[in-house]
Amino acid sequence: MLTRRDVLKTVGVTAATLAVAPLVRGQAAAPAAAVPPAPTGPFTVPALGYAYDALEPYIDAQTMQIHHDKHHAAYVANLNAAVADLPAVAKMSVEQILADLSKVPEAARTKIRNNGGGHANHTLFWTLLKKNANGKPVGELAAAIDKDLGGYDAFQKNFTAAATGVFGSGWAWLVYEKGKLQITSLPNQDSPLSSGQAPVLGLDVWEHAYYLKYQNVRASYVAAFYNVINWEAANERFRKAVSG
Ligand code: MN3
Repeated sequence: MLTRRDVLKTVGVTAATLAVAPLVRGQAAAPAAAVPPAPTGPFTVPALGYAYDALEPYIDAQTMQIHHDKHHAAYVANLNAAVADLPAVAKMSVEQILADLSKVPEAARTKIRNNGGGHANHTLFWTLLKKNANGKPVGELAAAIDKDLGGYDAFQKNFTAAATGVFGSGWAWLVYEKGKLQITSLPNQDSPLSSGQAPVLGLDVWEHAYYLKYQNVRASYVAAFYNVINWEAANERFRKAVSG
């Protein structure tokens, strides 16, 4: 009867393989089919661009770290897995994919909608955050908020209502569509791009975005958000949306 050591010598089974294919009655179990390594592309998690604690005390460092390094990374990993066998989809940008989900084979569509949306929404979100010292909208976006939404105070009131009103997980959005700004909300990781709207500003109201600091009090997180909006970045997005 072969000992474990003999088997290791004879067939070169690694310790890692043994961990998942233990010896049975002194003989090596039939080797499992090789598991291909998880795809590492084509999509990648962008760097946060600032320190995890840059938004303290409004958004805490631990939330930022877990949110970016774990949650966003999981959307990217799942998206890469979902497109692994879809070369035509894999070569598109995530924004292109979300703008026309009908091009995605139906069997993969829900997974790509959820994880592609998660990737695109978070990529956008990180760039829209910066401590702003009671900052207000700037530039063309400020003028459009005045014209289309009745000014900053009305914007804040209605955006807050949209964010606190999301039932379950989702996002509040400031979007540009057909020449006009509007406030909306979407469930899950659905992207405004999928309904022809250009996202200008978004707020993640999934519990993972605020629970460590604010627990169940989403309204406090939403109120804090106004202290960390990067209005310059939002204005840049708005200018690009207007120029098409
Ligand atoms: Mn999130």
